[in-house]
Amino acid sequence: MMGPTAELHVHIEGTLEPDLLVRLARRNGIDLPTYDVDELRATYAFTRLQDFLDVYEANTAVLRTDEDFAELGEMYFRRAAAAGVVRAEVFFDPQAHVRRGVPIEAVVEGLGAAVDAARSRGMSADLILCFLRDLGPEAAMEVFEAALPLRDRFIGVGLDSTEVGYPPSLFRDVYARAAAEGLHRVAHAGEEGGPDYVWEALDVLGVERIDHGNRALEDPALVARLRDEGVALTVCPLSNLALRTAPPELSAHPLPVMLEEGLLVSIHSDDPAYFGGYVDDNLQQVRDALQLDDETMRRLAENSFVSSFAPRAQVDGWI
Ligand code: ES4
Ligand code: ZN
Repeated sequence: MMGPTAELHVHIEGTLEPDLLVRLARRNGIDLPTYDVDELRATYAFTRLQDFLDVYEANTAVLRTDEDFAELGEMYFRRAAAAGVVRAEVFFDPQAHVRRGVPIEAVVEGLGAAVDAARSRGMSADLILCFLRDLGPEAAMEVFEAALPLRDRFIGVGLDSTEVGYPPSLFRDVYARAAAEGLHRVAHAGEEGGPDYVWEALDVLGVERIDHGNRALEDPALVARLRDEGVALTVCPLSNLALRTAPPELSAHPLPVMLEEGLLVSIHSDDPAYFGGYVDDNLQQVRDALQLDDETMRRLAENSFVSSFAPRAQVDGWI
């Protein structure tokens, strides 16, 4: 059992386990290639980001009503609590649903109900709205404006999906709007894209955290910037293994280098239903593979709290 931690990098659509996928498909009359949970799990196998994103996107088709989103969120928050998560900042991709004709209110209110339920059980939880970068900046602005009436239901914006070819600078305007609304800003960068994408996320989008950021290690000046400004990196080891964005052995993961460089890194799960584990599994597996001592494990948990957008008083209570 791992100690308490904050989960800062998890996509709610990436928590769709095969059994819930089948149940929602049946309920909503959606065709699946198979209704056998084991066969479905076998399709949860990829070696590149784009192959994963194709399966991830196809499976979102079963999510249609606010009850579906509430149930997805509910399942996640219960599993997260069992993993030791006391603070969760959960990404959602409204464009993945709105473009299938699902009202944005169903997405946000459904997930919001799950957030309320998790809070009533004692967890600190919030939502972060992500833009699908491959749909471009105009679509991002459009969904942002559609979400503004629901502004109280999310604390920040993020940027995810296919990275290479969609640099952060494309999203300058919508991030400026988000900043003006007092929203937090994060972005996936340096997962498949190079260090230049991390620079842009910092300089053009003004992000407070970098999601992944592994490839920042290729640029010593960038490493110095991240260290000096205390920019958090949300690292997802089992995701990196599944998508080959790190060496194929967890024992060769760059986490120790990140720690030695003095970077504010913490461990997260990304898409736990697809990558073989929730945050507790990620923590346990890096501890075992990299032979991390208790002090380092405490440091990783403390970093997760320090990097969170929870109120200062809450953070002080956790560290
Ligand atoms: C994602 Cl692993 C990953 N990378 C980029 N975008 C994503 N959306 C969901 N998971
Ligand atoms: Zn991610």
